[in-house]
Amino acid sequence: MKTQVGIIGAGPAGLMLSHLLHLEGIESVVLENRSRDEIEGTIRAGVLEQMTVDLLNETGVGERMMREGHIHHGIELQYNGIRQRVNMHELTEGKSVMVYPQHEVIKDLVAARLEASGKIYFSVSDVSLHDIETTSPKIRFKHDGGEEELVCDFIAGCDGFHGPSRKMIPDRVENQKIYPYGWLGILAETPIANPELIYANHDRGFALISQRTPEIQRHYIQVDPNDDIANWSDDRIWTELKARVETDDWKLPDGPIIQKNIVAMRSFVCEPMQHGRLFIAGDAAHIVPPTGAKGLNLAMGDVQVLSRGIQEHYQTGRNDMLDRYSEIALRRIWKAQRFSWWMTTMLHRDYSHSSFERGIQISELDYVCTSRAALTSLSENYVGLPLEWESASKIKV
Ligand code: FAS
Ligand code: PHB
Repeated sequence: MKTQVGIIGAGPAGLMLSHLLHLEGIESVVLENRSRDEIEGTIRAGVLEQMTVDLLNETGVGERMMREGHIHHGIELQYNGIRQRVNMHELTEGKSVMVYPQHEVIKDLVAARLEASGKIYFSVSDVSLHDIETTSPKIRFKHDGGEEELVCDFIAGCDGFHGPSRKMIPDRVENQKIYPYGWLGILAETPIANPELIYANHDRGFALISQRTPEIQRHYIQVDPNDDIANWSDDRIWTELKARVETDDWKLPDGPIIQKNIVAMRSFVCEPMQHGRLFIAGDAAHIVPPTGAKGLNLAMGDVQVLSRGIQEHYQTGRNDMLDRYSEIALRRIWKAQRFSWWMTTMLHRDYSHSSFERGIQISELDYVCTSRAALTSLSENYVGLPLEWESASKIKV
């Protein structure tokens, strides 16, 4: 088989890249090792930055998001039982975020690709990459019991953190930080708890009150990442959530928990994000702790840069943008890493902290919640920083 761009992984990065290339008349084939039902049923992200919302709308796949998603103009921070609203819309002169589940974005992108006769191979296996240092790299894989080979001009590794692509970049630097806490996330059948998301720092640990639909809500509590979900009965989860977020005049509605799992938290950045004709994007290249709600949005940023570089290659024969892909993408990635690390360390309880460090943490929260400058900085990072196409030396603040 032959195509222009071979894409490994049908997550947000792979599907959006295939869609963007299609809009530029560039052919691609997406190889996914899970089934369509599996990828459309994976519960993950829930918050879309302004730039991601604009991208989905501008490329014609935002209609259902605008109909079923919820635009949020702010978030709330809580510490010592004090609740502070962050009016991001006002502090960023009109920007906001959209609460619309990642798996719904996946459904919209898969539908758009298949409607445009896009090629997506689901349930493939044994994916391997070859000749990435030549101008015709190849992907070998098994599908329907047959051995297949896809010859491409470019390979895009959008196969997530555990995929094979990143490992094909020799001499890569893997920058990592593992956090001493994890998240227990639930989906529960309750009414919407609060009009906006609540990020709470509490002596008993962090808690996040989020949402999905008018009937289904998403909440998270900080737990030991090595804990077993079997130790967490629904009663114990609700008790812990209420202890961490309820105030005298605000109660958390509870109900049947329909899904629960524990995820560990890390910050990870791979440099560079390319080698020869292989380019990696999204979680294949970087992981952020979900506190800043950046993962999905970074993946969308990466593929905007990559598709523009590939477009330039086919339209002009020049590779200037592709040669600078890692530089441009990593600038925004490191800024989102800093913000996600900052939100995570400011809001989670680190039991190895001395009383002095705990004092600093609370005073940082107090400063952020009482300083317009600090709230503005938090807001512009939360709604999403722009992609900076110019190299750093040319930036004039
Ligand atoms: P993905 O991991 O989504 O997709 C990679 C795809 O490649 C998968 O479908 C996988 O099956 C496939 N694949 C893997 N190996 C393969 C192989 N060998 N061959 C073929 N296919 C292969 N981000 C936010 O922005 N906002 C949030 O609110 C948020 N909340 C989160 C909550 C949780 C609990 C978690 C875990 C993450 C959260 N994230 C959030 C981050 C998350 O959304 C990721 O950043 C996002 O899925 C990254 O997208 P991709 O890079 O496409 O990778
Ligand atoms: C979610 O709704 O899943 C969510 C929201 C905000 C975050 C992380 C996850 O920071």
